[in-house]
Amino acid sequence: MKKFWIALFMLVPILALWSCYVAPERGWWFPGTTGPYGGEAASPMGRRIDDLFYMILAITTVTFIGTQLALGYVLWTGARRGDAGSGEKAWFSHGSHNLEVIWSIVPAGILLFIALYQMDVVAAIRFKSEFPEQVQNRPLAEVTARQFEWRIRYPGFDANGNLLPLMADPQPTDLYAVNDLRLPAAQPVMINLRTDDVQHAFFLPELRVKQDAVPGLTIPVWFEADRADEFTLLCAELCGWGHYKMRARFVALREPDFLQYLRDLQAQQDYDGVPDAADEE
Ligand SMILES: [Cu+2]
Repeated sequence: MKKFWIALFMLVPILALWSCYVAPERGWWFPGTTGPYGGEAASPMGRRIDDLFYMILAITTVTFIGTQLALGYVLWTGARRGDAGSGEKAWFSHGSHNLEVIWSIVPAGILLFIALYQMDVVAAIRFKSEFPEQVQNRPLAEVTARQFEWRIRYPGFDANGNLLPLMADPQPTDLYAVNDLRLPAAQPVMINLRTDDVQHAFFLPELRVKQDAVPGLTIPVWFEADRADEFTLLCAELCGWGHYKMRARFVALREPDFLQYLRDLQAQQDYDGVPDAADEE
């Protein structure tokens, strides 16, 4: 009967390892549509973030297997010692100073290694001074989260049809959209993230972009979609009863298509319902 319980306990880590092993081919892994089973990040930075994840996964897998084997060994030997008639007495340990030192220093070393190893990626995502040069101080859109939608403000065009820079304050030439963010693909782009009310989070799962929108702050966020495609934009911060409704889309477009999209938006906004005099003749 003891062996049954040992086998049952050991089944749990084995199932955990098995489920991780088969997860990618069953679509239980990361969001994304490319790669052998899907789940591949759709941005260069997303793949660097995934690499960090896999590095940590490798460390935790080795640790997990090691501790589970140790647990199984203790259960197995402990069960045998307790057999009736073995006559063996319980043994009390005051602990081992050497072991304490080892299992304090080794994890501290691993954590320090992870902390140093991920610094470049975190700096490239979070520190404006590390952003790609072409997006620095050149936001293409202001994304404002509010209960429960995403409002998007683009700069408009000047009289000669040139795209204006996005100003911090709304301009008469600005163009607006809701729940539909469109930006150029295959190049770094930057948005300014704001919120009108509570805390929200701007989340592009396929691109591995996640940034809180904090009341009172305008937060620059940059990313680069690999290809012209449609991606999911979610709110990743429980922000009220309609949190689930903050599902929008992010469409990465070829640069000319992006400019054409803005021109179409402008035409829609300028349309006053009155037919042109020229058309009536
Ligand atoms: Cu929200």
